[in-house]
Amino acid sequence: MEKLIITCAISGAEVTKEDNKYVPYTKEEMALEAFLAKQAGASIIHLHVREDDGTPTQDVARFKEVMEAIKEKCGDIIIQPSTGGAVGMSNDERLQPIELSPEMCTLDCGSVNFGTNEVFVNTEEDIIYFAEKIYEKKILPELECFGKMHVDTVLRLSQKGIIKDHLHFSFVLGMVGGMSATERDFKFLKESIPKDATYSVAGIGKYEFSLARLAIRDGGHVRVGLEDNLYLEKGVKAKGNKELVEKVVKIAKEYHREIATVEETRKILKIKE
Ligand code: KMH
Ligand code: ZN
Repeated sequence: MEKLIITCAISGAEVTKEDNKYVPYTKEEMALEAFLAKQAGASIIHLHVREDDGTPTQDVARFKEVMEAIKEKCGDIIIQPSTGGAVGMSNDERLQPIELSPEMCTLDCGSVNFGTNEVFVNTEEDIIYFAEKIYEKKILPELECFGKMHVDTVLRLSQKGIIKDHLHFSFVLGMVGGMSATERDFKFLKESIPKDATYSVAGIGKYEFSLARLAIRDGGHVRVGLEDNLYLEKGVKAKGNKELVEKVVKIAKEYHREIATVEETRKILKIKE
């Protein structure tokens, strides 16, 4: 089986230090969390940035300083800035980090209820606008899908040539308002994508490791991190992103999946071929 790509979503835009004191805000905290996650086995850092007080921002200057700090501390690592930002941000605000020409970034492939009282809006016109800007810069998008209809949108836009190969999906499941993270849901999604596509899973909250286990077993890839889940196990908060990555590496061992290095990750995802 292909080696396992581990993405670590170190901070997100919604969780705070009140939820888990290891959620990084400053560039130094971001760089340290990324470094420890890489040491544990992550090859991609999914990145949101914050002001020093924790306020989420998509400001390009802030992304630049955090990305530089991460690269300086980690050496070679793939940084995948979010173009999702936080609910309510405008499209152009969200797109700012692509000005830095990262190797990857996210492309959110549809709207979804986000928790109990917010909607994360990505209309088809928004998706097309984002896709055009992302491909113009030759960035590989991680195609974030919160449900099957988002996968269908990707397939339709790919037939029209708007979303282009290589297709790397991210199934974000188990979120309140989104699609659940059962084995049946997981199978439905993975069987819906083309054979030569790759996928990663991000289980939200208590689904982080149960979903990861399914993807590891079936040859998919995995995202973990404090953005998605604050707990190492029920009632035990993770002492940083590193512990979440370590837990995935342990599960991978059970299934004899080796962990992909940064360079191997680029090959699997056909980055810079
Ligand atoms: N923070 C969410 C509103 C992404 O990174 O592209 C959007 C999100 C998805 O986290
Ligand atoms: Zn994100």
